[in-house]
Amino acid sequence: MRILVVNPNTTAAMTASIGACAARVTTAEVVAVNPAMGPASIESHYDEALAVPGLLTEIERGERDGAQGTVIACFGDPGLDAAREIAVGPVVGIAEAAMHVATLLGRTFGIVTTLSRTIGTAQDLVERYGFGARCVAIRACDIAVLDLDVPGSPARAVVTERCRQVVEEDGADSVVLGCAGMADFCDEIAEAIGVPVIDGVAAGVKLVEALVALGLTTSRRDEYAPPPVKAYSGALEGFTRRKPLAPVTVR
Ligand code: 5HY
Repeated sequence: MRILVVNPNTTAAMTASIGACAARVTTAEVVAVNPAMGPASIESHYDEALAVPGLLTEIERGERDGAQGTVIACFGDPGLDAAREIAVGPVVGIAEAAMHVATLLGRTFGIVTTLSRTIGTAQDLVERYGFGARCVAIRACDIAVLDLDVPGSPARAVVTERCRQVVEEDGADSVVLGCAGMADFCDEIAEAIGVPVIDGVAAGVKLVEALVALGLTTSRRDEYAPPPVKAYSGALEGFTRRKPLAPVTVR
């Protein structure tokens, strides 16, 4: 089995770290990639919008190269719906994956994210995925995404402290790490705070692996049918699709 893990930002060092975390939890082949075009990190609605074209390009390329399922390794789950329209295999975002896993481990969970400006997106995803009654807190670290792995930075300590607050002050039974760049912190933080800490990269890989093993993929019935054929102009001309993907038969 080959699983594609796409880091939608363009920072290769983060992609490598994400890929290593993914490979640790599966015997499937993990192909971790990032687009050549797009933002160096995704910390705003603007970044998120500009990350999607490159993400979709990588997903189509990855499936052409044999990937059977895809993980979108960014906590905002950018482009998830568009990816599900064009991908043949199942597509899972790390936020959705982590939240589903968290709800199997306790009544409530909390989320610890990077900048406070991303709290609204995390809240929107909580509501969209139907976990409003289960998510008791979303706290930010006020650390930029690319500062998470700077040697000697206080990032690990700050993320650990926020996770502790989400448990001890907000009453969460588990904690979801709100950034793919925190994947490396997961085990250490779980050890420190004594409750399950969920890294969406690992959760996403295992969920995609399960879906592929079950022979399941996105329903083509209506919303996630291949996009209608039309022209795209200017810088997006290359995204013109000559014909919809062949319908996929699923069990
Ligand atoms: C992520 N940004 O997982 C998100 C985290 C965030 O570049 N990778 C990014 O702060 O939204």
